[in-house]
Amino acid sequence: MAVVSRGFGGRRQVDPQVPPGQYRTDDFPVLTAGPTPLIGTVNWTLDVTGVDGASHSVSWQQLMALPVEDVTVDLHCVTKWSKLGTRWRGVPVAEVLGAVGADLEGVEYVMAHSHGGYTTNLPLRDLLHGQAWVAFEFDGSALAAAHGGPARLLVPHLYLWKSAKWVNGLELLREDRLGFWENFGYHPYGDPWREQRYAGD
Ligand SMILES: Nc1nc2c(c(=O)[nH]1)N[C@H]1C(S)=C(S)[C@@H](COP(=O)(O)O)O[C@H]1N2
Ligand SMILES: [Mo]
Repeated sequence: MAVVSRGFGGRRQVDPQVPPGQYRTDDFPVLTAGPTPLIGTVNWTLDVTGVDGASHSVSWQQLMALPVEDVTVDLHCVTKWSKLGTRWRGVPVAEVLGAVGADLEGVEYVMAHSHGGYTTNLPLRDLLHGQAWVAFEFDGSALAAAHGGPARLLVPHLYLWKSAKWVNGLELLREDRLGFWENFGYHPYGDPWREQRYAGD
């Protein structure tokens, strides 16, 4: 007779606050493909490039003049750690796009660009409606360089590779293109609750 022991509960305890396959950590690991660039705010710019190829730059001073939001969000990294209840301050991406008068007609996707050449692609709608920020403070202090300071994209409802550190460009697109990790087989969208880690998940 085959006896299969499943332990006392029958099933593994599932933590409803973290997506499937994730575990909680209180650490804040640093994950960067390459060296940490040291970027000051004086010459900082974020270029918004429209589908017509025209670019509009946002300076640090202009960014600081835009409405800010304080948000407390959960982070989910595809390497399986989740960090719950993290506090950030940032400018909603919709405010940045509005400030440069970006023409969103026909725009379906955005390629985020970073210093050093990192890229990641997202649907435009995921950057609007209070779901995404250009974040410049973490836990009440200026965002550390290792975590993307002076400013990074923060898109916490998607896996953390979508939150481009040292963001310096938002390229508006009619059609989706793959970013850095997406080109290596990571999922084009990356919803942690649907466990979209790799293309095809
Ligand atoms: N510019 C840039 N942004 C990046 C990365 C990177 O290598 N370069 N790594 C991504 C990945 S894979 C993750 S998991 C998160 C890690 O953010 P953290 O180092 O603040 O934890 O940043 C994302 N943003
Ligand atoms: Mo990652």
